[in-house]
Amino acid sequence: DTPVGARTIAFARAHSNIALVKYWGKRDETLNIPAVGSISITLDALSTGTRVTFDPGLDANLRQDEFWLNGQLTQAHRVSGLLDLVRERAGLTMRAVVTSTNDFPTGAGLASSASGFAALALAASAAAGLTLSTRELSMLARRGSGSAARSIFGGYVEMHTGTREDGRDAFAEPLLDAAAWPLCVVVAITDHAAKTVSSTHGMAGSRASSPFYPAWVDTGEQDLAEMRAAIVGRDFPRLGELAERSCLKLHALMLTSRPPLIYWNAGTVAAMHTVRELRDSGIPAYFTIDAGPQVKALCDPGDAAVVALALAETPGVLETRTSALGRGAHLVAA
Ligand code: 2P0
Repeated sequence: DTPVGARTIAFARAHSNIALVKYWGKRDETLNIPAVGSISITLDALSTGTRVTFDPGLDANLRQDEFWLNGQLTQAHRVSGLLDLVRERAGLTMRAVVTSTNDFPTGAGLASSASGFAALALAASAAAGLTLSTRELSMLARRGSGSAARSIFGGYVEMHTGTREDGRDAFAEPLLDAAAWPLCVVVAITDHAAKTVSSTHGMAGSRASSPFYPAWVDTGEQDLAEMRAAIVGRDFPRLGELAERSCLKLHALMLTSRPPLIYWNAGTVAAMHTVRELRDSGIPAYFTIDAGPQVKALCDPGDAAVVALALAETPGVLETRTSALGRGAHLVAA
């Protein structure tokens, strides 16, 4: 049968984010509910633009939607999973064409799934005619990728794990506007290749096998409380020390998983030392690293050029990209 309904289009842009207090591990894999809360900053310079077109001309019996990522037809399994939630909610059966473009390397520890699923959640719900609150959008984006729940918002953002089994209290919320406390992030790219172990797979392994996993979950709440206080107090050294601590704790968890997850390369380690040397020379800069080899240095906007130069001169660093804090997901004229 031919599905009824008009062809509808929406285009959304969402920015990537990096966590200052990290998310790793789920309490529910089906609903994608994180086991710990997290706090992030949204980055202006890394974004995904996504167009969703629900098209009655596409065969509704197709197994999946059509997904173009950076100009290439790509496996649509996870995209279709999110679109199914939107279709169910909107009472649609139409398949969609999704065209998504990242303005940065995809799948290499620069949180392309965060910006990607946040843009998809907004574009798909708008194309389907749904008007969702930002909280609803955050929960929808979470179903695509946990970190995407945070990219619905700009500036400083907290993601809650919640306690409900249905995940209705597992959403992100803004903590502070980007303009209220400008910060810079210098990303040192040490490898352009996509990572070999996905975050979803890696964190399931950590939960099942690392002896540090219970400690990771037990100390999460304390880290969040301290980071919230650092943000409220605009205490940059405190924020930076906490961010490094959460990052190193995450990587200790990864390294002690079986099989071990070693996301660092030589350039990653060299860049960490560069950041510490900058600090010793009086420039407040702090590093954080996600599930990939890139190093992100947090600094004051006034120090960004010096930090970027020092990182660019570090052996193993291929290029740097500097970002201010960015805005939340938004619709753009299609
Ligand atoms: C974070 N990461 O808080 C942490 C730090 C990577 C290291 O969130 O399984 O891609 O899709 O919910 O969101 C990466 O995890 O995982 C991530 P899924 P996601 O930014």
